[in-house]
Amino acid sequence: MLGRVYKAVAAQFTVYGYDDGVRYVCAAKGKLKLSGEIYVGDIVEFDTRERIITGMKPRKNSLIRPYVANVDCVIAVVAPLPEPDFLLVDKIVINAIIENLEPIVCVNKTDTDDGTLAERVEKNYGEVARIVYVSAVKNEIGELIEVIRDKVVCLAGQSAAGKTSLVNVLTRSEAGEVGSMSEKLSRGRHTTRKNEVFTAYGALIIDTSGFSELNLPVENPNGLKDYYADFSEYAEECKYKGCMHLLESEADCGVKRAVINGRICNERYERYAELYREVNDAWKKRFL
Ligand SMILES: Nc1nc2c(ncn2[C@@H]2O[C@H](COP(=O)(O)OP(=O)(O)OP(=O)(O)O)[C@@H](O)[C@H]2O)c(=O)[nH]1
Ligand SMILES: [Mg+2]
Ligand SMILES: [Zn+2]
Repeated sequence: MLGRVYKAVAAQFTVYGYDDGVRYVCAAKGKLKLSGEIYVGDIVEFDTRERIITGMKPRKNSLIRPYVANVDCVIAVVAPLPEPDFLLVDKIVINAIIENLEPIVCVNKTDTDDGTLAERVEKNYGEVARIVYVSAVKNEIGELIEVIRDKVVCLAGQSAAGKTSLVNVLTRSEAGEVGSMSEKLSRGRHTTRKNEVFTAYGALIIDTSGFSELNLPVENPNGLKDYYADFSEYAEECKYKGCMHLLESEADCGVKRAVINGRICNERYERYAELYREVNDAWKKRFL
């Protein structure tokens, strides 16, 4: 039977059977047995009697942090508290673009926001991602339901932004322990994570443990700018072909000019410059 992996704990996989809608706890066979071969979200072939996964369908895409396959969109959850880490949101958005996923920024805890965060998120991401506003505590999740309906979605972002709380409200059940790790899964050295798939509104929702570091799959620093849709219109006015928008003089750079004129969000541009240096350092280390 074909099914989707809903849960992966140690070498045991919970597979949701497509034909009967039953959840089977399975082991895996051969190479698939190896740690890290099967991701949550994978579509697998399995033997219902032996409860063994025998094959895997090619992946549409996959995320490396967290390890999830066949995702439609990734939702970066932010809140007034903890203080949002927008560099992390930038990375999540770039990862989504690279993997051909729709990036969504979800502003949670609107019950505690006087509009400051909403405005800041709009300025930073209004041009590059769909933004939804919710409050898990107040049960105001209508906009989120609209974007996740019938999709495979992954909730990502800082710890304590309220991802599990949102899943809880979405599934209207105790999906996990709010504020604590409900399950720990260790694969490889020093990596602890939990990834579980929940269902609501026809969607598969992957709740991930909060993370503060995300490696970008971007290797060449000169390619980074191409992931900034909010720069592209202005980049056409740059004097030099292949401009990285890091020149001192704004006379030669359309992007820099747009930052000064307030048409490109200043803090987003500053983070671009920071990320460029980060990617550039890693690139140089590889080749020098
Ligand atoms: N005021 C308010 N608090 C919220 C809201 N949603 C979640 N919280 C609180 O935020 C805290 C963290 O929520 P979690 O859902 O555990 O956060 P998380 O993103 O899953 O965190 P990790 O699992 O560590 O990544 C809890 O104390 C929640 O009660 C909200 O809409 N409004
Ligand atoms: Mg959580
Ligand atoms: Zn430029």
